[in-house]
Amino acid sequence: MAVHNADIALLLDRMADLLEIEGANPFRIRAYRRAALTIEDLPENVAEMVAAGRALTDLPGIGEDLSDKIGEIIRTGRLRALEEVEAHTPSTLALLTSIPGLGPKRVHALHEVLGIKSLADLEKAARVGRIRDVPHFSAATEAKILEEIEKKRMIERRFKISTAEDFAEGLTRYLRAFPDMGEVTVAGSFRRRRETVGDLDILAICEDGPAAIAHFVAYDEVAKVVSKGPTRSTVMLRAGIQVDLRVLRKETYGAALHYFTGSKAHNIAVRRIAQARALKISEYGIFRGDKRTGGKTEGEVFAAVGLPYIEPELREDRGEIEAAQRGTLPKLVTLEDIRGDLHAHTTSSDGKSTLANMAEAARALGYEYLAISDHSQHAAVAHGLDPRRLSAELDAIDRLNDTFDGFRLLKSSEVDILADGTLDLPERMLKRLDFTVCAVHYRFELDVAEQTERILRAMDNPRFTILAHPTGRLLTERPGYAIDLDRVIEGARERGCFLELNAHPMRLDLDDVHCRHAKELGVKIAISTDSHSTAGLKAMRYGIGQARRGWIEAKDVLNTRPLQELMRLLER
Ligand code: DGT
Ligand code: CA
Ligand code: CA
Repeated sequence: MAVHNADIALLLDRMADLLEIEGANPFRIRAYRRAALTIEDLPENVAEMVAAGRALTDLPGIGEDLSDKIGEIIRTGRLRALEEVEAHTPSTLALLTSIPGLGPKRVHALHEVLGIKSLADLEKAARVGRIRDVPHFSAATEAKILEEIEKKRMIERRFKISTAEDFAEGLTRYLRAFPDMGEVTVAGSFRRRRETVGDLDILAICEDGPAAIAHFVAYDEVAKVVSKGPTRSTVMLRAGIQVDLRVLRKETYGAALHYFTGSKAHNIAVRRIAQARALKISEYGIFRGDKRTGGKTEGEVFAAVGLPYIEPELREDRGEIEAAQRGTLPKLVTLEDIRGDLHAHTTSSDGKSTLANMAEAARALGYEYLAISDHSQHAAVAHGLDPRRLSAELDAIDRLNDTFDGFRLLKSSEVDILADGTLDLPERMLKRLDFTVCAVHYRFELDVAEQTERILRAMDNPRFTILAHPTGRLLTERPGYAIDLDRVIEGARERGCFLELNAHPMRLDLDDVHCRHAKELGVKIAISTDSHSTAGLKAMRYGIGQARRGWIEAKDVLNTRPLQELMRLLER
């Protein structure tokens, strides 16, 4: 098994964290941190250096002891010293460092002074105001800690849209199988294609409410029935996702669908217009006085307030009602508009499918092009390609392209943006590519000015084409690095670069708000799946949902263009 520099750096850094939590000798902690940095930034593979008989003690900050420990990691993939420290540090304590603003040093202090061992201990102490008295803490940091715990909880309580989709599909299939069941629709944030979903709101048409509800609560994934009435019920699925079901009659379906699709802000705005017209719109229908005047379709709801149909993704009261009134609603991009994918990996780096299989899968989707963008060398954990391996990949692409008609593999690379803003490939390689997808994969801890500057400096390189997953966030797992996206979008406009909307359901990065900002500044986006297998190509639909939430039209997207036009656009 190949040991990458990043693997070694990770273990050394973890050791430093734990030692710091324990309150160990600062020199010892610093030695581990420095060694981790040295190894991470090394342009060559440490394991290969050792294999070639070269002494690691020649590297800055690495003495005999650390050299032995690194040797142990290379040989065994483990570090016994770390395992010993782990054995006597509660793992819940190490987890506290995931709260922004709580570094290992502060966690150590909280442990020492208040005996805090877990997130629960921390929250309790903060709530009763005991943290402010610990040296180097204040009432403000205490409030900030509570806020971060709350934020963490919020993030964890939501589900990625792909997860929600998975559960929704199984459940709606089950509901539709019930005799006499009419239309079954998932409304709420799911229908608005939000990147994460709090709970599922399902609407079903059925004349026999109680029977439909009985069928619903009998679903084998139901862990708990929270509430149950003749036409509505709330359950908790085993996976921890909550589902609300409402059973309706045909006549009220449109009004209910509009109401439960939301958002709440959009609903309130629509109902305000209705009131001005002496109408009342509720989940049960459209009423003038006591007389019901409609509500069978959503179209009737919008028509009642003098509006054309508004797509669910736009319903956030972010200007869609005004745009509808003026007749300037965007014509949102659809999956059918997409002609290719501009970010994909193969087995050459960290993908699971071969080059030939990826090409075949893209052709099966009816695409005109697929860009192969395996990692560059700095991304050692992802088996990044050095110039020699990249060169071989580009040759393989040429050979395959000779066999295609009406389809082309594009030559790209997911090029690491190095800490100083340079690109991780030499010019002689960059110029052989059709375009680049450039990404930040390390040094997430830079402050907002430094990180923004790093990216803008990278964009100064005329070979920089598309900024991959601009914030690096992982939905429900980690926030992005600090970055001034507005400046980055402006910088892309000035330099003729583009931004990616990474369609992977874990990323969906750019978010909707910044998609819209990019569009307003005329910066085109690439909706790309960042596929690591042939199956990954199907994630395009999530990116489309996010783009639609950002008011994006086909003309704002690079990969809705036919190949020739795309190639012209990608020329900076
Ligand atoms: P979520 O579940 O947090 O991802 O977001 P939603 O939008 O699905 O919210 P949810 O499940 O609480 O409610 C579903 C929809 O029901 C919501 O989008 C709009 C509507 N709704 C809920 N509560 C209210 C309310 O108090 N007023 C109005 N006008 N609409 C509401
Ligand atoms: Ca919901
Ligand atoms: Ca709900």
